[in-house]
Amino acid sequence: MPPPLKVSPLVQEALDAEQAVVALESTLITHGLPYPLNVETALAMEAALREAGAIPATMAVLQGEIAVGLSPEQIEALAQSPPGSVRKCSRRDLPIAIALKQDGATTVAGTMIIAEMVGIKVFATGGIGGVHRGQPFDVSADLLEFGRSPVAVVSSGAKSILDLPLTLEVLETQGAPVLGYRTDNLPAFYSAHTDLPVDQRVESAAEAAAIIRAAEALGARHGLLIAVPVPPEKELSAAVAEAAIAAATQEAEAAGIGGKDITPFVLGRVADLTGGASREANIALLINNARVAGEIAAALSRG
Ligand code: PSU
Ligand code: MN
Repeated sequence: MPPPLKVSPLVQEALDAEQAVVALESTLITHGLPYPLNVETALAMEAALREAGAIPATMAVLQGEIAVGLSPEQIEALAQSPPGSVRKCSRRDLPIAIALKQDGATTVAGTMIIAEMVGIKVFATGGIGGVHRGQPFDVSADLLEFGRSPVAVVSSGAKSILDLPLTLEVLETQGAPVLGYRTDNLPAFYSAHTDLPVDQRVESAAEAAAIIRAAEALGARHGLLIAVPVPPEKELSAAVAEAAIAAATQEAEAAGIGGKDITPFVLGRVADLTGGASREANIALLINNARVAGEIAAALSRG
């Protein structure tokens, strides 16, 4: 029995015609950004990838049914949902949300699972989960999904509060190549530079598409990370980002916040501590990543 699944007609037609489609997650809408910035950013991401020649497929679980290709009204409703009313859905959460007919927002892992299920090869997001500093066994399910779902994830790396060297080690173990989009190093979300080399720099969407195609030809069961630095005009200095993240993480610990609530809490506090600058960086990188993902999906569909 397949899971309850509704793909929008526009997305289904594009998939049937092998046109460019890009998956988008919904946790950033319900847990990542405040209203109305969340809905504005989600719609701006859709517009950016449309402009690049792709069809957006924003995903969520709506009353227990997986929805692929949300309408603007559905995105608005998710964006306005009261805090705590939408389940954050990583791999472990999807069966619960479906069986209990709940509303759920998909994380990177949750979105990769559904993208593979419906045949979407490219996915745009902001940051991926990683390995926590000082807690080498706290590994985000996002990273393990890179070993399971053959989807190319366009993101600005992971936040520097994570242990980025260990995060790269887990991606290596999972067999997922890390490509730097016009960069030699892994970006650290709010800031562009780290001293961690990527596996391969690519200069264009066509070069990224060629590597995705080669993975497909190999029958790969793993994903790829395509790391795109935050646009320079909105970048935070590594020192500012680091200080805010460190303070926010300490506050989370003091307040006893843990598990899946940490990332949303830290995102919110970092925005307060940086006077909103981190939020501007977050929004700019999300829209830019959507555009790059649209270009890669378009290059892939040209074959
Ligand atoms: N990082 C961000 N913004 C986000 C997320 C991560 O800068 O909104 C979300 C993504 O959906 C990601 C999830 O998949 O948080 C990771 O959660 P956790 O750290 O609980 O694995
Ligand atoms: Mn965790």
